[in-house]
Amino acid sequence: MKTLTVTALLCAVMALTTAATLSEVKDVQEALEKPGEGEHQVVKRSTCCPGGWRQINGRCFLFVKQLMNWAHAERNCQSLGANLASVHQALEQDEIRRMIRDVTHGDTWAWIGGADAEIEGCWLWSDGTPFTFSHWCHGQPDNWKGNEHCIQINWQGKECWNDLICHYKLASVCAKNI
Ligand SMILES: [Ca+2]
Ligand SMILES: [Ca+2]
Repeated sequence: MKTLTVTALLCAVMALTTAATLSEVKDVQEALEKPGEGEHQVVKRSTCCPGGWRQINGRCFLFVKQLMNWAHAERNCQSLGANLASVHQALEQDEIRRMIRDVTHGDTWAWIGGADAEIEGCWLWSDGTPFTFSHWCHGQPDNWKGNEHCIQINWQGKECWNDLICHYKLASVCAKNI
């Protein structure tokens, strides 16, 4: 009788152990089938600019030395996931000029993303950001001969902006968010 009781008890313990083990296996399987459940989803974001681009004030900038009219320069930037650069602070203006000087060793004329082609005098940035900062040279924009609708920097080697005929072929500056 005693032996029977012990045997029965042992069977019961083994059954419980097996059940517990199966239960644990099931839990592990469920966990494997639902990875990440109950955990924070980690969204990986790049924190630096691609090679050749310069980080300025939280965006990535690229000087493009190939000469293009404004529209082709914008399309070229778009092909790189960017737009012609919008400029929102004097700091950005200074750093863009520094980047151009580092590449060309001069104050090379270059397109940035401002244009008033739609409505004369209504300046917009091609990346859609508000046109709240400007840095026009003295006497500019003058819409010379009624035909200047695109913004260049480094006009006459100065840090300020000039409106210029959009189909002139200049170097350009692209910008995109990080
Ligand atoms: Ca104009
Ligand atoms: Ca002008």
